[in-house]
Amino acid sequence: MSRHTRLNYVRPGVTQNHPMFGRYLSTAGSPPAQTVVSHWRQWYQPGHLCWTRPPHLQHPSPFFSTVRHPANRLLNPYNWGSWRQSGILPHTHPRRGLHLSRGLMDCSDREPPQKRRKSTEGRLPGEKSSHSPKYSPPKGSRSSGGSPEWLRNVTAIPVPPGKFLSSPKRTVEVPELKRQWEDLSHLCNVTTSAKGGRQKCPFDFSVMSYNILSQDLLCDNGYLYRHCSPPVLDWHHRFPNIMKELEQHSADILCLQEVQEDHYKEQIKPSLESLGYHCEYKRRTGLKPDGCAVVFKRERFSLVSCHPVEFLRRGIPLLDRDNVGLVLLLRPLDPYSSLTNICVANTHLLYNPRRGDIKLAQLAMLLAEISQVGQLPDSSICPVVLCGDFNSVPWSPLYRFIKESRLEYDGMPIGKVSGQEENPRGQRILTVPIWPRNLGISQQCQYETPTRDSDVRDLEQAALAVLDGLTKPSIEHGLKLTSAYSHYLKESGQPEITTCHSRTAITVDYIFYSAALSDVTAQPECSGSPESGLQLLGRLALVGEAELQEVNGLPNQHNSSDHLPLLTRFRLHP
Ligand code: KL2
Repeated sequence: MSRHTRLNYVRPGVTQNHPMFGRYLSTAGSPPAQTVVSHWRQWYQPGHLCWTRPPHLQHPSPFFSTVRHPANRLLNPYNWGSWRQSGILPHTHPRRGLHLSRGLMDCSDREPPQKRRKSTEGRLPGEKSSHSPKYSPPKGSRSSGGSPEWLRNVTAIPVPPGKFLSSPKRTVEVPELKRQWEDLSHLCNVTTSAKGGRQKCPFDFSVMSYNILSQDLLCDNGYLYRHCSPPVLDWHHRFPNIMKELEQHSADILCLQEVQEDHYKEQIKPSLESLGYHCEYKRRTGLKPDGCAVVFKRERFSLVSCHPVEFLRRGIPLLDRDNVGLVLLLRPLDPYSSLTNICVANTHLLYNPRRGDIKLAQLAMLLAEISQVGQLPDSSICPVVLCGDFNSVPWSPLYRFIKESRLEYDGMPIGKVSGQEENPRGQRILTVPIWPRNLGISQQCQYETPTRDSDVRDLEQAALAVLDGLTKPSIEHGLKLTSAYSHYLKESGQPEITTCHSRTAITVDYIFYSAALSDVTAQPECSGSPESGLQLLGRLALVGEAELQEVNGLPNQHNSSDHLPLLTRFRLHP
């Protein structure tokens, strides 16, 4: 069976052997795609949380058959309580991701107790915790895209007392979300250049950005998922679904967020490696169990360098959060080595809708790193792909800053920066400068290098420029970035949704890229890079709130995160 028939989209002119699809799948001797996909479920052994490869399956799948406990008792694979009571599961380990919190399983309207996502997320400096009445998670947070009433008022599917999971019959059957491939290649100059008598082909590659929803965060924020049928929230259900999705799309580069460290080490990394990927990972700082991964196909790129970025800076009160970024410099593996490196960055910025000041400072740190890592010998910057969950909506000041390379923020309330809330409470205004000088990052989002020159005039001028920058309510950056998505659906004109749960349905995930001048899909704010840039060849269309309503929101039976993956295809010219 062609891979296409199992996908919800088919791109015209794309054959099974198109580089978009995993070479692994077409290599002689490799298991056919269908086999590999169906084996995701089998490879995972919940009893030991370990990973084995398909030919050496030791145990039957817990999803399709009954499993035997070492003490020879039969375990019902669908009854979570049965697994828990078996003593096989390391359920006392809070990081193992096999537990579902009481908050999640409780049918009452009570908000889940103590453990809420990232205890420091909602805090302003000096506050005790996000559980104080004043700073408890905002009821209508993320409402600027319209809080989905159709999910808000849904009550949890009742679970009998004493049972952690309902039987599989209880899973609400929903149709699969249909996502079309939008082919934009007709908008590009499809050229090959002949230099030095040799034909040089463009290099096409695909990039996915996907917040996969860490199991710990899911458990800690159970109140956001009351609309879900409990079995779909189980990591046993979600993990094979997510792997299947990654394998089906077979992107050359994956930027994943909310990747839980134990799941990454024990399951996600080994699985992706078996599909031919090289994996890099950066966990959030502090005790946060999740982080960002950048993963690429070994047959398409080689790693030049890897740069984790921690946004936590001790001694700088503004930068007291645990968010991170990860920047990779990759060399495309083309036969003539005629291509420039590309810089791929991934991040998950702070969630707190009221702390736009922190989000901007985190972004500035990431942009400074990208500018340094991507710098070419002639001081220009190589093509950049910047992916992630920016916890900011389209056309918010933070979004405009990325795309317009400049933000005038005079008098801007910090709660307005990300646009997550329509009427942010607390009108503290962004300070000038937003981040202090001792961060070592200029207001142009560059690392400040000590002046080499001893020339006094140069020093004076440099000092004046710095002072000017520090007192001007504006920030800039030197990258020319545009968004691969337009944020409105082509047919209906409705807003695109990248994340959806009972409190929100908005766009917060993006793939930004350095657009080549010839890229006519680039939006007008972006002038494009003259020398080297990327052309957007196509993207996997997003959906609107109406389509998500039909599938009971996210996560659901088929879509196992509260985000949808973004998927694009780019062309790099020699
Ligand atoms: O959907 V997100 O959701 O973009 O994946 O990014 C953050 C939020 C993620 C990591 O910090 O955790 C979620 N209410 C709702 N969601 C929250 C909250 C909150 N108070 N705090 C964190 N997150």
